[in-house]
Amino acid sequence: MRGHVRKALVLGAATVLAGTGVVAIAGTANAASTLGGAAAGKGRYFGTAVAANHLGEAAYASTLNTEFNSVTPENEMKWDALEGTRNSFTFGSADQIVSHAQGRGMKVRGHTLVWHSQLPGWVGGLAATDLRSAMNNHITKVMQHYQGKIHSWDVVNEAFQDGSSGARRSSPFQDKLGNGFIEEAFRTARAADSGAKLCYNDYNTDGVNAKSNAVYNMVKDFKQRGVPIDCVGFQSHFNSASPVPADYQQNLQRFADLGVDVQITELDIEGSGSTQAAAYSNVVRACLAVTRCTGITVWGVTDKYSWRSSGTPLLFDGNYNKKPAYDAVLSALGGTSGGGGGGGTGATCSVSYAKTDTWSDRYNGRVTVTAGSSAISSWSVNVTLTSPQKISSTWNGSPTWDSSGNVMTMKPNGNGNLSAGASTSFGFTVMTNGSPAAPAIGPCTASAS
Ligand code: 9MR
Repeated sequence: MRGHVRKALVLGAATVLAGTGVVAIAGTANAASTLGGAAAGKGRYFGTAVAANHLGEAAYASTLNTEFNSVTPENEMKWDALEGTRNSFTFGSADQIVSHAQGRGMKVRGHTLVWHSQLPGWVGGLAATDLRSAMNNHITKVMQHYQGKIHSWDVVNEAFQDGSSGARRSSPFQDKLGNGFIEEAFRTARAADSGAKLCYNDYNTDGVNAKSNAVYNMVKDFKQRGVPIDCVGFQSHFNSASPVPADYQQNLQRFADLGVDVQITELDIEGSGSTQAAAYSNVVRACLAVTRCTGITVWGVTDKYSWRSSGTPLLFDGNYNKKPAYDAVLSALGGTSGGGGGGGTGATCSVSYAKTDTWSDRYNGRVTVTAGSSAISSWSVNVTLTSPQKISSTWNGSPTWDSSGNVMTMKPNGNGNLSAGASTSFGFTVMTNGSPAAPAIGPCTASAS
């Protein structure tokens, strides 16, 4: 099986190089050839939302099991799923996901304990005192059921309003218990399971804005007063109306600087092709640049089951094919694609990217290509721009372009020989034409030398 995969990969190059004793392969499989494996190499997890009712679909399960090392139940741990009737808990579907994950060494994110949505009607009907005890009972019973099995819990989800007010969102909890319900939920959660990280999770908080400022002030206040909070989740649901903010990394960093972990919890980006790939790459690189960004979860395995399936926002298409966004994510994580089956001994290379200069209308980027554990030659790296950006000049390499003009394939001047672990760099100038986005870098491929 492994031999077949390698043979298929090397066929084109081997034809050219036959008789020279040189074998070319397009990257090789290793631990970093999956999303989870590559993320682990960076000290992070890479997860996905899952639905219990798809686990029996072979392609769904094999994609999940191969690529991801963390899961979030998409709906199965919400209040209506777990406690539709007061103090009568139904853990079946959520347990199914947890045992699937545990059997395969995957982490589990708990989502979510206190949220205004997917809340059974009986909760909204309670008066304040009763509501407080129902909330604390729900948190306690659910967390104790999963004690030791959940690495992070979204204790409170989406408690702030959109827009410029910075106010709390109306909900039974907010309206009857006041602002203090969030603090109470976190204190109850810590008492219920001191081993789980306790997160606040929200959307439209991904850049610096009035809503994220309000969350920031709450987290700062909690840290100052010793209210237990360990992490903040940034849902990161993006589309053309709500693109990846230019200050995404800066926003993650300012929360991390408060002394909490940050996690990207529900990532999806509507779109396709190189534009979608570039946006995904930017998100992954922002997380990697923030030491306390501990992991990334995408909001589903395949476009066909996404809550926004018409926007094709995920990394695998409806037939579980890897999309350009997948390659961009894997590359941004320092992984290598193309192996598909484990343990080769051929050429690998990895890439890193840095913005080196910025002007009002353009910036310079530098890509460093590093050989893996054996010598390489003839490396090749794709650099994908966000339209309408254009590259106006390059140095230390020989570029070619795809028909869209968005994807530059850079090859070495000369044979590109690099000994094991050695690096070389090339550079380019991007005319922003109004888009400040960073380019998506990779994948890197090479020949053995
Ligand atoms: O993806 C979830 C979808 O299947 C549900 O119908 C929906 C119901 O509210 O919730 C979706 O997940 C949401 C998540 O729990 C919280 N953040 C926003 C997500 C997308 O709506």
